[in-house]
Parts: sequence; structure tokens; C-alpha cells
Amino acid sequence: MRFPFLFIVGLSLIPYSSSCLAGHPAATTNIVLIFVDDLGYADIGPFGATKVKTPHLDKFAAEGMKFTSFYATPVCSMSRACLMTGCYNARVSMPGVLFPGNNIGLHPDEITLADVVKQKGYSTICIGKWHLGHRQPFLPTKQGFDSYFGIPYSNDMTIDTEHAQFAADCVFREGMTQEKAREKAIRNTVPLMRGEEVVEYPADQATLTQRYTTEAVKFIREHKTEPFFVYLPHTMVHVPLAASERFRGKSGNGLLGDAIEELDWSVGEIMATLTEAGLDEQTLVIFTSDNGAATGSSAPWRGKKGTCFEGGVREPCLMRWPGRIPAGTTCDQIAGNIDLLPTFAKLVGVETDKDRILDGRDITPLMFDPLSGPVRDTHLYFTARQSLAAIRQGDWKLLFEVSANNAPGKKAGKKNNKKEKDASGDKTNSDPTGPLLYNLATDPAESKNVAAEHPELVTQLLEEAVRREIEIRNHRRPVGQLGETE
Ligand SMILES: [Ca+2]
Repeated sequence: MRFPFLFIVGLSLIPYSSSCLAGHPAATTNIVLIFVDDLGYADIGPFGATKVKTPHLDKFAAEGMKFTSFYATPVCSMSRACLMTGCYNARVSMPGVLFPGNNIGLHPDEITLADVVKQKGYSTICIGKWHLGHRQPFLPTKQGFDSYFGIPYSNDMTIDTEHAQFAADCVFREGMTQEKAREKAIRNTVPLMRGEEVVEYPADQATLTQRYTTEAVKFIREHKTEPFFVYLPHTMVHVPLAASERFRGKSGNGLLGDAIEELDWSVGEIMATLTEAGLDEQTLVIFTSDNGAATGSSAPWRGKKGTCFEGGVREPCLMRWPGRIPAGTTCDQIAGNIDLLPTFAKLVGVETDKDRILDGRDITPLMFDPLSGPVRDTHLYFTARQSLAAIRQGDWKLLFEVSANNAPGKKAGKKNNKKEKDASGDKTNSDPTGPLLYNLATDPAESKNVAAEHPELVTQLLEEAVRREIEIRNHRRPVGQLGETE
């Protein structure tokens, strides 16, 4: 469903005006960012799940703030690029999904979340799925993280037979050898890395959540007397789903339920570690997801992973910081993972580079007062092809392109897209002559296209979308290419 898109000539540069530094709290703030893979909006208790039990996340929400309009993107790599850079993926030229055969990655010149806090001497660790380039110049250890432990991309992929660097003491499982690993790439068979080397192949996926948690707990304990940033992008609940023996078959809701309940356990372990270390009031903990539900539920939103309907991109998001973020509150204002970089910069007292345009904004005003006015009134929805699919301003959303899951080798998106078209039942939705207009306040499920009733609003949103897309195209930064960064 791609509509003709008329570009209007005329560029308006939107420079990032930093409001950093003012009002920085005296004590240093540790940051723990838990980033789940493919977790849908209604996959956890605080956002409506009833079948799985998530007591630790329920407590998290009761002690912190829920964000109900928190945006990511339709698929994996592009979402992580947004998170790491504070920019839309189109601005940093990141496609939807990177694969083991790719030789590109997040450009090492980008300033990441880890680079920001590093400027204030933070200890940093990335534990889990990186997915911003598995080749050496793009690994977390080259992007501001002191250390890395995890699988470099999605768990349904393979090893890079040619370029994987095995540690001298790499554990080969299931009859695998280094020679065999070089011979053939096998689906769902991925390397576990420490630093820049493979330490286990194939990774035992059933124990990843546990091992990531152990790693995070150990890191927090070892760094409790200094400022730290833990980035924990879980491998779950991307397929193939897995859970450790302790959780497998226990949720009564299939492997997805088991995996979610294990993630909830993991959150509980991390929270308990912070409490035990006396760090609750010095630590901001954030829990969110990289894209809409793949196998779970994105209710009440329409669509799932891979679409630019809300269900593909609107994520559950919790933030907790006792004494700073008011407990048991909900914020309905527009926010998203692009806002975390300017927010972290503000919190740690780092001024972001004025020459570098950011799309995100400092959302500390929302975190400290959920009823404060909007920080940004507009959100842009990009596709994996880095084209603009939709724009939201206030409650209005104009959608030009439904499917954004167009990375090579992706099948789910095509299926989702077809399902969306079939399920719409709305005659105007199949009209190829114009975009779809929804009011998300009165029609959160995006079921009624009201474009015909609001032609002036459609024109206004279209002009704004074109203006913004042109600005981004004219100020985009390159993706990292192997040859030029080595
Ligand atoms: Ca994902």
C-alpha cells in the first residue's frame, strides 16, 4: 500500500537546540536500560496481559511511570539505531534488519548512548543482542561499551562462517567444531560473544536470559561505587523462543509465556540487586521493547511487528527512579526510544554536539511530571527502506504506507501486510489515491479512515511530512561501511 508521494521543494532545517546542563542533579545517576526483543504492548501485566504473570514488572509499574505513547520502529536494527543515536533510522542510514552476510553497521562516528555517558566516566556494558553490525569495527566495544556479552544479531540467524573470530577457549556444543562452523551456516544457530570473540557456538539459547541476568547482576555489584550504564537488550522474545528449565512449561501459556515470565524474573533480580546495593534512588531503570509483538499481543493497537500501524511500533515502556519519577503514574504524551539519548545527556550533564542534528528530545520533563505538556508533538514513522510511512501530530496520524517490514529475507511483514489489508474491511483503505487519516484519541485501533472528512488537515500533515523527510534526506549521515572504517 504505497501511495504516490509528491515532494515539495523547500527545506527547513531543524537544528537541535540543546537544553542540556541546566538543572543537573548533584548525585550521579546510574542507568539500567532493559530492551526486550519483539515484546508486544500487551505482553506484560502493566499493559494488559492477563495470562502471563509478571509480578516484578507489575511492581516496577507501581513504583514508577508507564508511558503509553512510547515509539520504537517496525523491526530490529533500525530500532536499535534510533535508540543508540537519538535519531530516526533514516538519518543514520540504518536499514530495517542487518544479516550475518552484511558488512555494514552503525557508523563508528555516531555518538551512542554509551559514548554520551562515557564522557562523564561511566562504566558501560552491553549484554545481549546488539544487531548494529557484527563485524569488528561496529561491535559494542567499538561504540562506547567497555565490555560486551551476547549474540550479535537475531537468534534465528546463523554464524558468519567466514568472519567469526573464535576465542581460543571457545566452547563448541552439539558436536560442532571450528572447522564445521566455517563450512556451513545453519539457521537458528548463532554465536555467543564476549568482547569481540565467539565464546560459545552454537549458543545455548535456553539459558541466555539467565546468563545475561547473572552478567548484569555481577556488573552492578562490581560497579556499585561508581556511575554505570547497563544496556541489556535481551535475545528473547524473538523466535526461536526458549526458556531455561526452571521456566520452561511453567507459565501455562506456551513458550512465549515461559520466556516472558523468565524476563520478568530477570527484572526482579536486577531490581533486588539495586536495592541490596543501596542504589534505588541513584538509578534510573527503563524497560521497553524494540518493535511490536511478533508472536504475542500488541492490543489494543492495530497490527504487529513489521507494520507502521500502532501495533508495530508503539511499545510498553516503564521507567523507575524512586524519589525522582513519581510512583504509580502514567504518561500519555508522545515519546520514544529516539528521546533516550538527549534525555541521558541531560541527566548526566553532557552537552550534545550542536553540529549534529538529533530527532529525539530530552523527556525528563515528562518523567518528573507526567501531566506536563508535550515535549514533542510530532512523531515520524520510517520504514526499513528508510522512507517515511506516517506522521503523527497530537492525536492525528496520517499513514502513507502500511508495511514497513521490507528488509531482505523478511517474510512476516508480507504476511502481516496482507492480513492488515484483508482485515481492514474499510473500502477507503484500499483506495490507492490517498493516505489514511486516523484520530488516535477517538479511534486508537486505526479502524476508520477519516481523510475524506478532513482534507485541509490531510494537506497540512502531508506538507509537514514532506518538509521533514526532505530535511532528513538532506542531512542524513552514512551507515558504517567496512572498507572505509577499517
Ligand atoms: Ca525485534
